Amino acid sequence: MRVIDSHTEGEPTRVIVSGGPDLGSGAVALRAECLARDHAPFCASVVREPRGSAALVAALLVAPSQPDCAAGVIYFNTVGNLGMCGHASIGTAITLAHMGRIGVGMHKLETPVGVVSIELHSDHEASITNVESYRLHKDVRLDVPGLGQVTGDIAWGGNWFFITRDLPWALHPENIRPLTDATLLIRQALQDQGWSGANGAWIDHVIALAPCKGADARNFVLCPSGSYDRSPCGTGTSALLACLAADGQLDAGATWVQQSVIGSTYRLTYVAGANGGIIPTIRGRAWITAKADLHFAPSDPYAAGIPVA
Ligand code: PYC
Repeated sequence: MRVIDSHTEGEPTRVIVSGGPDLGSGAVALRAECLARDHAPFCASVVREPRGSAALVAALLVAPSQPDCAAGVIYFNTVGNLGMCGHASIGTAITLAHMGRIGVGMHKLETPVGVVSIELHSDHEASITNVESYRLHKDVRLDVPGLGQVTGDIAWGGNWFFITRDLPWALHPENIRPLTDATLLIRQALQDQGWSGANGAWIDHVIALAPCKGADARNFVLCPSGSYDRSPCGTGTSALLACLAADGQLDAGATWVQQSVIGSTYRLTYVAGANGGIIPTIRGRAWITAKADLHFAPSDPYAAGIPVA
């Protein structure tokens, strides 16, 4: 299996260029369902240790069903499929450029949640136009055992997020352990107290937000695997912008600079969406880190990856 690895502002992406399973034809959304239903061992083998890690998002390249798209792409991590992923879309754009499949300018990718636009600015910088993002609930009050009362918003940016400004730790790398523990407690409290996204969806990402120097805000983002996002999280910052827009705190067209817990940044703007939400554009940088063939020897007891909690 041929893969190209990259990182987007610190967060890793593995694009599967060849050697993936046959998912048939049709819309990428249908083939993503087929991947999740019928090929879980394949996905685990690519993203789990010892070949991958809990931080890794894989992007399986498939032929698009829409003729104007440069590629179809299905994202997954150690927990399962992701409908959309900001950092992996930027990583995929830079990888497609590295492969000579796209040049500087505008392109489209077909993802399971719809067609997203990408603009390649250079070999290392791209913008992606995300799906319509919106806030579902404002000022949700949670009693979090072991942490106390925490208030935050529930919002969609291509994934579901709970966004709070209430955590007492500085959002710096030395606090990643307590921030991870606290956001895991919050995610459990959301579930225990009956909070969900639209149609009962699991709120699988939690964001702690704080002011900072050199950007509009800094974040720590808990991902579904229990890992944290090294990048400022494209879908998460899209969800945040939807909340800021709904509160009248950020105008359409204004730039928001979002810093991650490791200090990397994205620049975002938005326009109004057709359904009352916003359409964010996320600009960030990515670099190729490896081009490799993954090997799966029949005698390898961990060919399908090490099961994670
Ligand atoms: O950039 O949207 C994102 C993302 C989600 C999970 C990890 N990165």
